[in-house]
Amino acid sequence: MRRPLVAGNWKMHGTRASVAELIKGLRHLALPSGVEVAVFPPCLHITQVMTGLEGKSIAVGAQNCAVEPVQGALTGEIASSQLADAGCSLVLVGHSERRLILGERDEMVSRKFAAAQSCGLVPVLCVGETLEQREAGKTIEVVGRQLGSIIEELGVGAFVQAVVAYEPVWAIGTGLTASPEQAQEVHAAIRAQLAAENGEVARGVRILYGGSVKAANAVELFRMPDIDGGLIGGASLNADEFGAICRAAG
Ligand code: G2H
Repeated sequence: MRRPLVAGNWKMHGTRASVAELIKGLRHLALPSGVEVAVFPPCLHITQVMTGLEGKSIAVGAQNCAVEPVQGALTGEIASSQLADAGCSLVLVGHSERRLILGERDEMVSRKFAAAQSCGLVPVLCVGETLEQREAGKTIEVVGRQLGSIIEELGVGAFVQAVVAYEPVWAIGTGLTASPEQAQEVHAAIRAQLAAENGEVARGVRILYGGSVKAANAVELFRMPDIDGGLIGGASLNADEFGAICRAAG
């Protein structure tokens, strides 16, 4: 059985004061033991969060890593080895905001994926289609290409120690959520694509859903057979709401 994962992506939110409040709220949560929980603060706050959550079983991850795994001359970037040294265990790669706003392409995403794994971090590969692509009937093709580029570069075995997050771009921060059936269809296609290469890897990999997940819609989404938890943006900034989403996965 796959252990559900609920991960909070704080994106570019927070001050030291608001992060301290959020940590306090997270410390008070009663979390279901069968669910793995993680948060992804801005890099600036990783150390604060790591210290603040000491003793609480919430993993800390980063929202991005450099294409190079080791430290060096790359202004403004953070290497996976530095993230691992800071205590991170996971890192997001290929979030649609980085693909669309910062121009990250599949080739760069796969280098980041490999860099993360080479330092022992678990990459959370984000994939998803825009509204235009969905309306053109290209959802499975687009998601398949994003996933396929990693399989091609690194082999399907790379997914033994990785997580996939399906996040339809049109559902991110918009209040629109894919219906459980719409999400399940894409999750099943992702698993089938992996299964075509290796059935065991496909059965073991966790595929999260992301895009305006809240406590109110989490139960229905997490009930679907190929949805193994969620990547939560806006709703993860409220500890009680985030806690309720974690319990929905339990
Ligand atoms: C999708 C998600 C978290 P939100 O980006 O990665 O954000 O829940 O705010 O739509």
